[in-house]
Amino acid sequence: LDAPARTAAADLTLRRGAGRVLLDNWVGTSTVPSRTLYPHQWSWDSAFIAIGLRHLSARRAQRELESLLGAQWGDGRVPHIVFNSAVPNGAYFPSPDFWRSSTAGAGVGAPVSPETSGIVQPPVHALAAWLVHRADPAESRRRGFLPRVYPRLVAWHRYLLDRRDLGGGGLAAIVHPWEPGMDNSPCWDAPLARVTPAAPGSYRRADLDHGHPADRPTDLDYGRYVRLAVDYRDAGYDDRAAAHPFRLEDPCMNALLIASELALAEIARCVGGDADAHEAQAAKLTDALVTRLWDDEAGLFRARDLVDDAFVPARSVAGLVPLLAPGLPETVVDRLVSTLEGPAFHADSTALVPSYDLTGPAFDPTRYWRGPAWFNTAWLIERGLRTHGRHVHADRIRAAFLDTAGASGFAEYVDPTTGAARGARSFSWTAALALDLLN
Ligand code: 2M8
Repeated sequence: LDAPARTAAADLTLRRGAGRVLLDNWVGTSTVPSRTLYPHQWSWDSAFIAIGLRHLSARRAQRELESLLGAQWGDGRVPHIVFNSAVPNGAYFPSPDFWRSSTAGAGVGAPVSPETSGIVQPPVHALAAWLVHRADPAESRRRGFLPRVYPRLVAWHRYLLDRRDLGGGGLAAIVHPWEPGMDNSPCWDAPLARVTPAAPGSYRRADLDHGHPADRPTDLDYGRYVRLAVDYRDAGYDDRAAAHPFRLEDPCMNALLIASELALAEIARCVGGDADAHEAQAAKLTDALVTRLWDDEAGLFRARDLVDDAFVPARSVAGLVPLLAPGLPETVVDRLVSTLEGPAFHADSTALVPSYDLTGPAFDPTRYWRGPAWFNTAWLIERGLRTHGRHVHADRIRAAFLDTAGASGFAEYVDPTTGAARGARSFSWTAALALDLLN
């Protein structure tokens, strides 16, 4: 099926709307994901935002990444939230007084300021830095952008490859459902069931001030998120000391690490680093990804639970994102494309990619990462399809993305069966990635 044609007028309207969202959500040195729901700086959001922002202002896009990397910890971790001290404490939960990074994380090099969370998100940053550089190489050179960010990005990857190789198989593990960025994915149901939730009265969910309860994780989920975060904090955020009762290898996280290692190779060529070492690392990661996470029977990658060393049963969009890795065996690429076209991940009515198996027992078209279609994963899959020369398919996803992004008011996510907007509106990465696909 060919993608439906879009008109130049529709593209122009979309471009303007997307630009407006990014201007409105810019807060001086970074961009908030949403003015209402997420009033601070988020790690992978900033990377996606920079990828779009580079088309409006390369300088701003550089600052977006620099401000995030400025909050890096001594052990190399890039925190998943950098808190804006001007925002009232109750505006978002968990707030700085919950994470207590500057004190609790001091042993592993948390900065004295700003306050941050203590966990991480997927490493899209080196990929973003390289794309930002390429948007305006002269401005990048003038500001010394690549030489400044390169050592930080290297340290960030080293953290993931060393401290987070909890399975010993060469992949980076996640230790909290907030880390893969897909908080309440059915993939985490079984591993989370082992976690005793924190007492309901011990915290207040600020997300429900802005988000509809049917669109958000449940209270039971939150109780478990809080318990895991508190225990990590109480272990000083030290990966050598923490018990990590929730530990998994996530395919999306590791696919992004591969794409970012390859971007680091490009950056290394510009700054006199060791490009070959980054390429070798990407190849090693690709082998480990296929060996440890490829499920040939299911035709997609799966998360591996390191507690019982087994695949989680749920099939999610995270298992399709490894299309981004250029070194995948061709047979794996073919299977992934078939899965993408099959009944589990192709919504006939909208051509959108759901976050979770449309035919799966936990599918919910409105609840966050349990079914809704998201724009960042669509962008990653579109890019992955092009990496492997599957342009017809990529065109179809691009068209569905652009139509739905505009029609939904740049929604955070949409019902994959109808395209109806859910979650926040004027959401930054939706706008940023729309802008990127238009360029
Ligand atoms: C969502 O996660 C945050 C916690 O980090 C939340 O629910 O409060 C996820 O969609 C995540 O992927 C995203 O980075 C974040 C901000 O947009 O929101």
